[in-house]
Parts: sequence; structure tokens; C-alpha cells
Amino acid sequence: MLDLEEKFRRYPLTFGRTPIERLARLSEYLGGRVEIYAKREDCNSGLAFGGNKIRKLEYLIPDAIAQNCDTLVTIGGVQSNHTRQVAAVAAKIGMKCRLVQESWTNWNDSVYDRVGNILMSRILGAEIEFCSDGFDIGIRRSWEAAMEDVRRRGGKPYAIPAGASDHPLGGLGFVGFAEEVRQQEAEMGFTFDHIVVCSVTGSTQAGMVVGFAADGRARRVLGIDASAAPERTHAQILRIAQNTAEKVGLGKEITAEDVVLNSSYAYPEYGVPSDETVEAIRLCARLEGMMTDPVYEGKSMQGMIDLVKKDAFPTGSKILYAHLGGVPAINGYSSLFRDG
Ligand code: 5PA
Repeated sequence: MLDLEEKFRRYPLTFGRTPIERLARLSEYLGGRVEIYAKREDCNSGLAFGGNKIRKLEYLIPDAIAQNCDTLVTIGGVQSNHTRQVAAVAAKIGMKCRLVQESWTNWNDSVYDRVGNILMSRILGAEIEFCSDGFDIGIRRSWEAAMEDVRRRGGKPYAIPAGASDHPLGGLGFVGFAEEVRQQEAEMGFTFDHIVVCSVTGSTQAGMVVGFAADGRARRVLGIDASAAPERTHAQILRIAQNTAEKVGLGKEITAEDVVLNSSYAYPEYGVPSDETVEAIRLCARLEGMMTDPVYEGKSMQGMIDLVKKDAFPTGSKILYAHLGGVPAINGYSSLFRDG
């Protein structure tokens, strides 16, 4: 429906199509009125555990190469999954990587700045700078200063904003996700009624909204906010979706109503899980062997479980949970799980 391959260059960094897996025991546990499936973006690549940024970066990297850049420069929190994925991609394509890790979360596990994502980014050879600024999905001074520093030292930086989102090509990866789902649906012989996705910097949901708008399902993409700043996230998803729609030639207007973002599960704040989030992580792990994290996927899992329990989805619905990765950060939250 939307032929990305014809219009845009893509540098392959994933294994190919990600599997769709039925979550039979979770569906049954929740009463069996809906059927839940997961699309495993957490298993999408061999690049340092992969995750949702790899699909986005497939469309940014050809641009970085075309511009003769030699250093990928990006930003996130200390346990950012995004910065770890950029570090792995830089290694794979033979570029340098400069990371700014801001203090986005109020979380004080004693090894928080040593394990999980940040550990891997160090091993992957990224140059890492810490910064005490707090959570913000916008364009950051610290990131611009890092780019300037790379230039001063004679390098050519390629600017990748937080989550690879607020970038002209940032929405394309998840337009491709929707195309891929459509192919898989044709093979499986059914279509999904709802797609559940965690949102923070916005280009994952934005790409999906555009991709699924092509067959009239934009509003079936249910974003679960994990930023705890839902107005900003909603505005950013809408802006990216509108730009991406134009880029891919969707031929339809994306409106504010097409961006469905549920803000009920981000509490108490970004990067800090509620008791209910931790409960959802345990439940999903114990019923399906599927790990989710306390910052992102645990919150969207909690949201989906709660909404199913509240009968928010009509009986017989087929729900696709987009598992976007993020499990490495769980190492920074070990104090929550001492007793399992
Ligand atoms: C992230 C983001 P978007 O930022 O595209 O909305 O995706 C949200 C999201 N799930 C969902 C996981 C596992 C994620 O890592 N992570 C950020 C990071 O720095 O890691 C961009 C915030």
C-alpha cells in the first residue's frame, strides 16, 4: 500500500520481519474474551539486543553516509535504550558514536549508571558524557554542544535527536512496521482490531498511525503514554505523523483525533514504575516467559491488561501488542525484584 522501498533508501540492520506470537496464556488469564498477540521488535536484530530504534535507524543511516558524516551524536537518559542502539549501529557501520546521557529519571539503584544499557554502550566504544539536566523530549542544548565539540575536533557529526524521533526520516521505520503487519495478516488470514504501543518521543506511534491510516486503522493504534507529559508527547506524535504522511505520499490528512494516547499508566513519573507496572511485568513474565521493562513496555503491558480487564475492547477483538524492546534497563531496577 505504501511502497517505502521504492522511495527511500534503507540500510538493513534488522534480521528482517519480526515474528508475531500469540500470547495464549495471557489471553486466557484475562478471561479469553480477546486474543492477544505480540510483535517482537525486542528480537529484531543482533545489534546489542536490538529494539525499536533499529527499525528507525535503517532510514537515517543512508542519510548519514550520504552526508559523509563520521560520528553519530545522540541523547537520552542514563539507561536509554536508544543511545545503546545508536552505539551498536555506529560500531556495525564503522562510525564513531558520541552519547549525551542526561539525568531523566529519579531512580537510585546503586548500579543504575553501570549496568544494562549504559554498560553496553561503554563496551560498544561510544564516547559518553553525563549531564545533570532532567527529562525532556525536545531538542537539547547538551546535544547541540556535543555536536559542536565533534566539529571542533575535526569530525563530522550526524544529528540523531532523542529516540530518533524529531528527525525528517524518524517516522519511516514504523510505517514499514505497518506494511509488514499487513503482509503477515494476509498470511495468517485475519487482521488486528487494535495495536497497542508505548509512546514517549513519538515517532514509533507516529509511523504506525501513518502506516495503518493507509487501511483506515489510524485510530486503532492505541498509544500508552510513558512520558508522563502526554500533551507534549501527543503534539510530537501528531507533528511527526503529519510530516511523515506527506513524505510517504499517504494522500490523507492526519488529524489530532487520529493520535490516540492514553495517559493513565505513566504514573508516578517517567522512568519510575508504579506497583501496578511491576505487577504487569511479573504477570507477563510468568504467563508467557516474555520480559518487559519498568520504564516503557511494562507500562504499556499494564495498560493493555487493565483495559482488557475493564472490557474496553469488544469481545472477539484481536489485539497486537508491539513489544519495542527495552529489557536491558531492568538491570538498573534490580532492587524492585529481590523477592521475584
Ligand atoms: C522507547 C523509547 P518512542 O520514543 O518512539 O515513542 O518509543 C517509546 C519507547 N519502548 C518504547 C521502548 C523500549 C523504548 O526504548 N526510548 C527512548 C530511549 O531513550 O531509550 C527514546 C526514549
